[in-house]
Amino acid sequence: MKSRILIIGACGQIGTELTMALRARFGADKVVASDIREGDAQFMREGHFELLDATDFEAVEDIIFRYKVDTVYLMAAMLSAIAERFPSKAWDLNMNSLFHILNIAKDGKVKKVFWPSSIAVFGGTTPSQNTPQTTVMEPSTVYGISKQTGERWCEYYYKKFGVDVRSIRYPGLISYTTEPGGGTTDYAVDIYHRALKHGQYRCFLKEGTVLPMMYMEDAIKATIGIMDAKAEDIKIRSSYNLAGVSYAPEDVAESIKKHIPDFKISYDIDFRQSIADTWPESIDDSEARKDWGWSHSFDLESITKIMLDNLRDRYS
Ligand code: AKB
Repeated sequence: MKSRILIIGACGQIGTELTMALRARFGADKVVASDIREGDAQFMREGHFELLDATDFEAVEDIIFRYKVDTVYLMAAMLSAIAERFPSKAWDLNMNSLFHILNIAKDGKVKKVFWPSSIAVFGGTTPSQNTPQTTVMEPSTVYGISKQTGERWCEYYYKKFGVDVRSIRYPGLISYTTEPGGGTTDYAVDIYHRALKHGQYRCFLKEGTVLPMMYMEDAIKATIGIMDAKAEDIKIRSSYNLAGVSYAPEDVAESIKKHIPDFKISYDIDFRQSIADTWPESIDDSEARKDWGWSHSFDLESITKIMLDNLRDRYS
């Protein structure tokens, strides 16, 4: 029997859409979704699913063995805002889940690994405009520190043991299918839900807070794209910068107003502002474009139209 793909954290924001894309591409039988909680009924019906705690080494190894898994997408993680509330739990999840998979791959039990990093690896001392691939990185959040450390371990396992691990630094991701859970960029999804439900949105980041963002379809394309690339084309084994669009809350509000003219935004800043203040405004992703042909397709106007068109059905 041909080997299968395992997605750990398959019911999260990226995991859900990634699972659907991989099922569509390879067939449902070839994909094993796993998470600490179940997904919705349709998601559960459409393919293999296993309840899995990503920090449980034996359980992870057992699923890899039982399903003859050769490729792992490790999407389980605690995001920036929530990780500040549960620092040791976040460190435990974000680091141990990675070690488990890297060690299993080192023993030759899986061939290829995808692990997500984030723009959170950058910090207040990083150049914030067109942030280079290689630059100062002094992250100030638990999440950012875990992602930066994870990047170092990925490169180490590649260089020392030949583990074929690939990674990208995701910006904030926008999707109507799944909601983000506990990030600093969550406002950029929530704003569309509130615009349709209440005609207004109170934003926890202040006006002028420009952050890198990306439509989920682009993010899934990048994720599958880097995994499809020939091993010799993946020159960076820590994690690739990845860029889509950059905008501030008032830019989203303006684009929503083109569809909902009475929409209003107000501001009620909380602790997430201090996280956002340390993150870049825009990203130089020329290495990803050069090495494995990455390009993005969606700008803010197209994202807004897709989000409103698709969410409108849900709220009408
Ligand atoms: C977050 O806000 O924590 C995430 C991220 C940028 O990694 N969306």
